[in-house]
Amino acid sequence: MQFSPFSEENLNRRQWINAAAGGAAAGLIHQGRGFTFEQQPAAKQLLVHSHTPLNAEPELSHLVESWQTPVKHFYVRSHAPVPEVDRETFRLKVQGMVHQELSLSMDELDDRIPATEVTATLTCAGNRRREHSLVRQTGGLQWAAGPIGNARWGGVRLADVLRLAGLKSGAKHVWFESVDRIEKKGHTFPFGASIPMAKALEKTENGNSTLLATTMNGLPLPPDHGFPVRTVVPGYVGARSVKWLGRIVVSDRPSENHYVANAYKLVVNGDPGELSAAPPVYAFPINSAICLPGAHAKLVRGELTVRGYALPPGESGRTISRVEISTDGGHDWHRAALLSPAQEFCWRLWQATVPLNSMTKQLIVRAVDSNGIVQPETVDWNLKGYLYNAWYHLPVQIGT
Ligand SMILES: Nc1nc2c(c(=O)[nH]1)N[C@H]1C(S)=C(S)[C@@H](COP(=O)(O)O)O[C@H]1N2
Ligand SMILES: [Mo]
Repeated sequence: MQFSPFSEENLNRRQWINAAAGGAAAGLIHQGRGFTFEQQPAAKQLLVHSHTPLNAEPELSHLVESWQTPVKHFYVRSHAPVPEVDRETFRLKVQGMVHQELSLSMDELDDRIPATEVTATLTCAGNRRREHSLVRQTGGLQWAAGPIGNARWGGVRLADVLRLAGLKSGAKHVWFESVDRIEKKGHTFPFGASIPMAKALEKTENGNSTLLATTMNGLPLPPDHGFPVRTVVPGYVGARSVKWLGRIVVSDRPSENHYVANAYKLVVNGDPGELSAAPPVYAFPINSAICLPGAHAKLVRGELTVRGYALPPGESGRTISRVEISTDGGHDWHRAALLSPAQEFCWRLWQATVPLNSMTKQLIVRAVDSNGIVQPETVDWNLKGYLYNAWYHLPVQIGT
């Protein structure tokens, strides 16, 4: 099937912004580990799906400029406007099945708990939804392949905070609740998520853990990305990495928040029975996309350099081991060079040089991981368009 997720119409309906978004913390002086400076909201360079709340993704060509995605090219996905948080009076609460409930200031978090860093790729469960909708229409923002980015997150291990509070026996899930306010069908409620206890306590062989992150690429979290503190759950869909975190609740069951109980589930009809039976989505699957050339590039016969990203499945120890490109509909495959390190929970950038002739109609990419798992050619359709990870097709036009 021939399809393009990048029609002119779609690109024109969106627009470029080059603006300070969500500047709640503009001008505040932040003093944290190793830095004291005036935080300026990053000028975003993104294609906008909606302004308030901001939902925006980078142009794909920007994604392959660096392994670590700069904030200006890091997508934003927010269900409600950025809440204003005063770092000085803010307290992070830890409650539920713990021996000692906690109410921590940001300075206490810094002082009482050892600092750590994790580099992890964050990707929206709705990444590539626009292609998913070409199979059959799906609900939600019609993201291209841009709601993904790889950042260095600094903060403390969630496990260390839980240890400080002391887990009661029977504790199985950790809930995250934001201080934001989502309005839906006459109700106002915070964004929330939860993760199983094993993920909350995970420390991989490489030292990676679920974080309460206060920095992104070495600077305080920008307002759009969750200032002053968010969770970062390496390997899990972005929706579990809760921004503007206000409360952690330890429980014997998954969160009852809308975004765990109803949304972020793979369903076909979406009726109440199907929804309640479906498990929440946690880890992301293997994926890849072509970022260069762009959809409207005018190509000529001969050799073409192609670049993109590939994401290993979100499980400890898994990395991308091979990326392949086809110019003849999946008959022959050319192996791409891998441009960045093989790191768990992180994407890998790649580049390939492939031959184009007048018969070339599309480029296809697929990735293979360190367990030999091959990205699937097609995937089952789901109502909300989550986790689309079929082979990526880029239609091309070859001039003379
Ligand atoms: N409080 C809060 N946290 C949130 C969200 C949100 O709307 N509110 N969106 C989630 C989703 S769906 C994604 S994909 C990521 C996006 O993170 P980013 O905006 O920093 O890229 O944040 C997650 N955390
Ligand atoms: Mo998301």
